[in-house]
Amino acid sequence: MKKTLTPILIFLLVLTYGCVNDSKEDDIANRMDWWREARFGMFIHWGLYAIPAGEWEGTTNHAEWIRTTAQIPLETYDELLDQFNPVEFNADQWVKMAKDAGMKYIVITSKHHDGFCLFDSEYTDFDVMSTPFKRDILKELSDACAGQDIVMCWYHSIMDWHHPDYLPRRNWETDRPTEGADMDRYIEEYLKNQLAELTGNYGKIGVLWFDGEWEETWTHERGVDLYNYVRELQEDIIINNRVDKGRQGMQGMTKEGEFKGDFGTPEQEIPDTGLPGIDWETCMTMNNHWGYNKYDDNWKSSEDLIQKLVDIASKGGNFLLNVGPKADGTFPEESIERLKAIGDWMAIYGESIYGTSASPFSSLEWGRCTKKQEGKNTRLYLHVFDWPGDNNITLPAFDNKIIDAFIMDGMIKTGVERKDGQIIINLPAEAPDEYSSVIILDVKGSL
Ligand code: FHN
Repeated sequence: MKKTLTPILIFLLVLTYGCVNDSKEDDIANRMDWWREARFGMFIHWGLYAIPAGEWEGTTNHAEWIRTTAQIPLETYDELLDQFNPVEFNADQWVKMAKDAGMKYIVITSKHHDGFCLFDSEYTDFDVMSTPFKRDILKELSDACAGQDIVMCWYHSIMDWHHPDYLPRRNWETDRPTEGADMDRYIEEYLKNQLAELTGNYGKIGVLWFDGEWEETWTHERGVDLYNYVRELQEDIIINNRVDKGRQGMQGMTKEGEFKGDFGTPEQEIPDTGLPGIDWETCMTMNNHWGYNKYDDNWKSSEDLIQKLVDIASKGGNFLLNVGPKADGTFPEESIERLKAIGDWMAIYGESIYGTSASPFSSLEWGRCTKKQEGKNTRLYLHVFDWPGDNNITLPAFDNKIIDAFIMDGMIKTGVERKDGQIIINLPAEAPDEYSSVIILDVKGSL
């Protein structure tokens, strides 16, 4: 006799599925809360590559990829271990510079593609304890972050140009044997064990920021397994989409399908528009290199970086801004100057970035808009990049009742009116800020 599911059973199944799905959504929402509030973090690319500082045998456009871009044999690169001694390194100073810049989390390279580990690992000697410095840099940084209320996060490369089991070799490494190399052993006995160290020895970790997932030996199956493995190590940890194979190149969003990763990772670019309901973070250098290159003087201005932060937040994203420290353990002066300028701006306008969501307007010719739900009302932060000569800015009309408008710096009330299907806000003759002045507009209801 054909058995049919009784209606009550169908109802119970649908109810269960719905509850499971909701709890999964709740799970992600809870984990992502601090990250969505933070909006702004510091990326740090640091390692042996800071020693050559971009130069090798007369060529000067290298950085963290130098072992490959300069085709340095493993034995030669290993000699850098004896030169790594960043005597000026001060974790508290680094963390304070991030905090003072208005950043809420730090993502540092625990291990980049070259395989060098900035932490004391029992699974390799290719780590900081084999250098004259002999201090666990990640331990000092995680302690400093805990002491300054900054979230500690790790960048960890899946690709490893040093470990004998990682495949493929670099195509120019023709003299480096592959016999006996075992990718499964690399994953199960090295990659996973180091991730256990990184999530077990340094307190609560906010994000595992994977990278180097693009080679053919890294598969979707391995990505799903690694995502699930890391979630077991620290249940609230956030994992980017480079753990799996779903990232769509440098634009960084995850393609359709069951690919793992809690947020998208556009690199050196900002999406054209907001992506409703999608968590994403643009990572970007201050000049042209992630790792320190002493010849790279193509620094983005403080104005450009502040307006990029605003642009990203106005589209609902996070900004992960990179610093490439020098071999002595100091930040480049140009980075310090920009962090200071950003911090001065954030000290006044940080509220217009932290915990905001994407603009309700598709585009504004004078700047950007971020917004926050404030109880039953909405607070719009209007970021004016180009101060108007007629001392007015306009918004496309909306029906919500207007409550008030203020010049944010000093909360000075200003005039606002509806006219010819637009909303016009009166501004003072002088822009309050040279980079991005902010006007607050409070409206009834949600927008
Ligand atoms: O190859 C890396 C590169 O060195 C750097 O770490 C960036 C930062 O996200 N990620 C890869 C390039 O996409």
